[in-house]
Amino acid sequence: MRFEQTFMNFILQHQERHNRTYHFLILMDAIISAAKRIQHYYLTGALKGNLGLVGSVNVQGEEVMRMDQIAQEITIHYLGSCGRVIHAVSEETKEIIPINTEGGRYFVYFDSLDGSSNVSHGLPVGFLFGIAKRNLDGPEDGHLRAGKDYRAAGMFVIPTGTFTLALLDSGTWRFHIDEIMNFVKPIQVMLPEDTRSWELSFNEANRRAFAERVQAWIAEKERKYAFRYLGALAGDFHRILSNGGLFMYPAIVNHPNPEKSRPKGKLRLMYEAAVVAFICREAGGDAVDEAGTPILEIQPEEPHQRTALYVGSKPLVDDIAQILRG
Ligand code: FDP
Repeated sequence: MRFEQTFMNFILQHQERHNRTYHFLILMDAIISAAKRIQHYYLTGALKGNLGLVGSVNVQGEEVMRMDQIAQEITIHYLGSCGRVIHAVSEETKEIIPINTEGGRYFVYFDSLDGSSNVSHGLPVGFLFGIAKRNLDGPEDGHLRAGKDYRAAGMFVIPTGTFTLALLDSGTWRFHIDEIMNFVKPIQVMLPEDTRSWELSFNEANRRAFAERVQAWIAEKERKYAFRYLGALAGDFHRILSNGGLFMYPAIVNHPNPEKSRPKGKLRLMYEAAVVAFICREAGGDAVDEAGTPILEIQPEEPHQRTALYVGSKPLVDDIAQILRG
C-alpha cells in the first residue's frame, strides 16, 4: 500500500524543524476544517438549492442562504473555536471581526468564497487567506498588516480539492485532497522559467478601459503567450503558478459607463492581492499594483481596500512594473 504524507504531518515537521510552538498548527487545523466543510457544501449545494441568490426560495420552500454567507459562517465558527485568532477581516463583513481579543495570537484575513460569478454554475471558486501574528513583545497596535508581515498565506480551489500554502521563507507548497478528505502529498511549487508554458490571464472585456500604457504592453506581449481566464482569482492564479506568466486585474480607468470605472482596481488588498502576492513571492515570483509598487509593501489603511494587481513570473512583473512606474 502507498501512503502519502498528510498536510498536518508536513506542518508538524515544519514547526518542529524550526522550533516553533503548535499554535500555528491548531490554527491551520481550523482553516482546513472550514475549507473541507465549505467544499462539502459546495459539492452538494446545488442539490440543496444553496447556490442561488439571497431572497430566492429553494425546493423546500426555505429562504436560500447564499453560498458565500454559508462559507463565512463556517469559517468564523472554526476560527472562533480554535482559540488562536485575535481578530479577522472577511470580505463578507464590513467591520473587523473580534474573535479572541485577549488570548488570540493571529490575525486572519480571508475571503472564504471568492469568484462569486462562478457560484451559480458550480464552477471553481476560491478560499483565500493571509495570516499575520500579533505583537507578542509589547502592546498590540491592532494595525492591519501589510503582506510583507504575513507569516503564511494560502488558497483552496473549491471544489477541485487543491490547496496551496506559502510559509514565510519556507516556500510554496501544493496539496491535493484524497479519498478520505485529507490534504496530502506536498509538492513544492516554483514558477517555471521556461517561457513556453507562460500564460496571460485578465478579463479581456475590460481591455479598452485599461490605461493606454497597459493596453500597449498587452498588445506587444499577447502573441507570445496563451491566454486563459476563469473569472475566479484562485483558479486563474493556480494556473499561473503552475505554468508561469502573468495574472492581472489592472485599474479600470476609462470605462464607457463611468460607474464601472475602478481607478483604484477591483481586487481587495488584504485577502486577495496580498495573499496571492505572498504565495507568488515564495514561489519565486512577484506582484505590483498600478503604480508599480510591490503589493507586499502596501500598508492597508482600511480592511477592504482595493488595489490593481499584476502577479506572476518575475521577468513579466518587472517588465510591466517599469512601465507602470513611468
Ligand atoms: P468575483 O467578483 O466574481 O467574486 O474579487 C473577486 C473576483 O471574482 C476574483 O475572484 C476574480 O479574479 C475577479 O473578481 C473577476 O472579476 P471579473 O468578473 O470582473 O472578471
